[in-house]
Amino acid sequence: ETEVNKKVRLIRVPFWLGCGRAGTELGPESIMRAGLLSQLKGIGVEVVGDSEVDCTKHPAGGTADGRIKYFAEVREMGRLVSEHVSRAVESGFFPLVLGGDHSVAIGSLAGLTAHYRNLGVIWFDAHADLNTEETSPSGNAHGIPLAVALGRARFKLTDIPGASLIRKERLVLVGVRDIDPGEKELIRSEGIACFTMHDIDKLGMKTVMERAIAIAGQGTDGVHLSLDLDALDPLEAAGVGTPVPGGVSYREAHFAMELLAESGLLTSADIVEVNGVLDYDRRTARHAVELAASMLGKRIL
Ligand code: HAR
Ligand code: MN
Ligand code: MN
Ligand code: MN
Repeated sequence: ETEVNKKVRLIRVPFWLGCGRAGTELGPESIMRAGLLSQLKGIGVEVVGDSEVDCTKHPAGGTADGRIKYFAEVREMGRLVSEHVSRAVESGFFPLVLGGDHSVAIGSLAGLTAHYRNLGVIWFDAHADLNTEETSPSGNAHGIPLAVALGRARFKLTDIPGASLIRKERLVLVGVRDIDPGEKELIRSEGIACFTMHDIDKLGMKTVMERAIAIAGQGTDGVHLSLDLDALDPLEAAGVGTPVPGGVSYREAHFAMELLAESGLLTSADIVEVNGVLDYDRRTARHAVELAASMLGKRIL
């Protein structure tokens, strides 16, 4: 039986410009304060290095020059995150990226695809994050990372040095319940695997994750989990900027992470969209810590 790489490098990305609302820059600190290090230590995970990406925290002026707000800052953040992630993989570590809004995943995927030429991606999210510059209703970069990674937006993952595109056949979305018209179109035309809340209700989380792992794991040399905390139901995880009712329960999410750990296939992860301002009772950050531990092999018994 294979096991998850227990040497983890934490990459903290205090970035909020991709969601247009301050608070996610506090995500890394909130998750650390909720006890990430002691949880990981408790399950035998060695944290080998902990780096903070020097991304823009306070933009000089509100740049909304193009369709995507703060595009220059997002692109530069992506390049920097990519370098951190790439170095972690080169050193043989499991990169665990703490966001930040979900645009940080542009950097994760860029750094990962520099090494994994056939990367599987599991996108755990209420949203599809498949908008392009043209279809984005908000202009917020956290709604575009997958279109960027698939090469379907004007800004492409390959615009970041060393990166290659991800393959639509090895991408799978889980927990989706809020899709924009352009995203729906792309999911259908590209045939992207998408397990909505309806599918989770109908099939159960066990079957959904078994299928998701099979899709992302088939013939791939690495599997990345991008965990957006807004996949969880806002009744349990209120500390996110774009809550959508009717989400995955904490218990289902926890189980999904355990199944991923059991697969032994996971090679990297993002934990994103924890908003330190909105997370008034710190419950979302505590859930993030529990989910991180579970994906890295924490077991009840
Ligand atoms: N689909 C909407 C948009 O593109 C909302 C995206 C919200 N995204 C996140 N990440 N919170 O999943 O503007
Ligand atoms: Mn997202
Ligand atoms: Mn989301
Ligand atoms: Mn747990």
